[in-house]
Amino acid sequence: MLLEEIASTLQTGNCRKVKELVNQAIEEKIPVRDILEKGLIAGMDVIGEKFKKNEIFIPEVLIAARAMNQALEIVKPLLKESGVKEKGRACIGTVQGDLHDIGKNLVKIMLESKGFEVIDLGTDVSPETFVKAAIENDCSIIGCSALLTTTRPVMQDVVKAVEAAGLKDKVKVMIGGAAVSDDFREQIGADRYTTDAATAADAALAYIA
Ligand code: B1M
Repeated sequence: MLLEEIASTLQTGNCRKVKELVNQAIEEKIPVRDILEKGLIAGMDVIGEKFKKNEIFIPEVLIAARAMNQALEIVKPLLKESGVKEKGRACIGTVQGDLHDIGKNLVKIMLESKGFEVIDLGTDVSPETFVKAAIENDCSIIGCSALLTTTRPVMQDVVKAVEAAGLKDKVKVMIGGAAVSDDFREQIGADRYTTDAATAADAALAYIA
């Protein structure tokens, strides 16, 4: 079936073929929501699961993500027209003082593959910027990444800034990155720690379900 072919081709990262199949599906009047969920997202789900189990590695994820992003460019305008809403919104970034962004970029890819709209704040992000972006974009998730032990205290400042803005019940603060752990999460009062990007996306989805 065409949607299964989209999902399996996406996993190979063949952008040209994925776009061709997506266009074919549109021509065949397959609902755009199905193209997204049963084709593209289903394919990225498999990538996420394999990545979690160390069956594939960062290059394969990035190659599949490139195909996903190119296919999304075709599908996005149609989604808007057909009134399909994104599942939720998250703003993510690497915390102030920290310039590592590979893990954060993977989290973005995985969240988008689950249907989230992601506001990527980049690296070196202050607590105030996280909170401002969450308010302005009506986000239910703030995702913070930290790779340096020297920058992880900024995550506590994010938690405090969320509380000070009165958003504690509305916005979940999720953390991750090589410098942090679940013990650290508990210590600073963040909502969720996850070890990898695919698990982070699953956890974010569970929050808004
Ligand atoms: Co830097 N660096 N680095 N570095 N670097 C580390 C982190 C380090 C452990 C290396 C080492 O000494 N062994 C060390 C930190 C030591 C510490 O604090 N304990 C270190 C250091 C010291 C530094 C500098 C200070 C070096 C210097 O200048 N003296 C400097 C700091 C610059 C700064 O940030 N201000 C620095 C610079 C750099 C480069 C620029 C050269 C480069 C970054 C390039 C880039 O990101 N664009 C770099 C790199 C590449 C690394 C290592 C080698 C690899 C990091 C990486 O991308 N891993 C790293 C050593 C290591 O980790 N083995 C190291 C792959 C990535 C997929 O993993 O980001 O952990 P990670 O993401 C994982 C999970 O953690 C999780 O998902 C991903 C997997 O799915 N995850 C989340 C991440 N964020 C998440 C958020 C979530 C959930 C899960 O929810 C929101």
